[in-house]
Amino acid sequence: MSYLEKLSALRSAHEALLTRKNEPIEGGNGIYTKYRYPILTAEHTPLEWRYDFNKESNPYLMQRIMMNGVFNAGAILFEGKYTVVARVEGADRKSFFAVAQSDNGIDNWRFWPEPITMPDGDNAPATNVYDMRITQHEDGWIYGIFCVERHDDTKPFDPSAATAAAGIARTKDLVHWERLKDLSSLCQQRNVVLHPEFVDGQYALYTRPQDGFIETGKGGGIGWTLTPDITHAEVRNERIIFGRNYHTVYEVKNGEGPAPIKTAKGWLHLAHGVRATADGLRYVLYLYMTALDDPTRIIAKPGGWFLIPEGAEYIGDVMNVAFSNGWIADPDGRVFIYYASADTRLHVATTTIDQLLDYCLHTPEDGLTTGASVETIKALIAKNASMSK
Ligand code: M1P
Repeated sequence: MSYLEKLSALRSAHEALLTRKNEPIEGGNGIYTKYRYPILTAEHTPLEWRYDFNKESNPYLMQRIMMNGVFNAGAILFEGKYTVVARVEGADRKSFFAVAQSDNGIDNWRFWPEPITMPDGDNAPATNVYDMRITQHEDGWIYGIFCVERHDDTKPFDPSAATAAAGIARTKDLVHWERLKDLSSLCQQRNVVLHPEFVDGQYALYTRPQDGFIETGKGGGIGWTLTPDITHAEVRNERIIFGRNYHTVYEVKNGEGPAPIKTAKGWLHLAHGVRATADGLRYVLYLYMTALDDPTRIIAKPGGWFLIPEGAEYIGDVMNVAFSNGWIADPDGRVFIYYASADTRLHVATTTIDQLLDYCLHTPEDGLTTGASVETIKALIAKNASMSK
């Protein structure tokens, strides 16, 4: 094949991938619908990010910069388009943020021509950034809060020693980002999320305190703090609003997903829980609700997981991981959940606010013991039996 034939085949295959129609997977759990194809993968990234298209300098038409994955994405309805700010990871293990948009939220996603340039501002330079939570705040700004990873220089002889902090940036156009001071915290923080409304006149943050970079240690789960000035945000009087529990899906780690959605019946939260298995950690998604007049007061706590990696979703860079930091509530009541599998690719699951509320308000809580679970199942059997009488 000549260079030009190879080039033409490459461009056609990429366009075919980008324009492939996605298909709902029938016969799910009735709570949401998953789709056959991931919506974004490393192969969806623009060819211009990966290839040198100068025949003289790249006669073999080889990839010069390879991509490893596209996953954990913040999401927002922006100028009428379903928009994600995805975590793109290169072959060099560095993650960066990139915007991709779709007209229907399900397929035909296209990245903007260039990745986001995220300034360091007055903060120490970041080695790696990832997992942006996007919040359209009532102050008029769009905020992105994300994990900032740096080497832990207190351990100069350990190349794996790292620290995690919450970086904060804001924008009006998703192109130009004003970087604010990192969240000041006595411990490491990841999975920090900005609540969309002021609470007691202050900015409200969901936190996830952790003793180390990987281990949460004594870090108890989803925390909460108020801070008066988002340009110098600090964790003060942090308290855990949803802890970890023995023998639940959030026994090892418990972290907020995207910013919660306001509904008539309360704030709807999507979060991830982590448990240990003989085969490593298992990340699953779960839902909970808090009161409209107090976003820290839990009013619904459906037991167990809500969404897990299934089939091919299970396999990838980090096996057995479902993670979400982005969802979009459409004004017509539909909800688009953007979840990633195995730290490798991004998917969508669609549902509605009504279905999610029904799920939260009618799924039994985790009774925390086998005996309680059996009684819950027997109560359902008895209810069904009474129907047939
Ligand atoms: O590898 C699974 C996830 O691990 C981290 O999440 P957490 O802080 O909850 O353990 C993050 O690195 C996340 O990006 C990743 O998906």
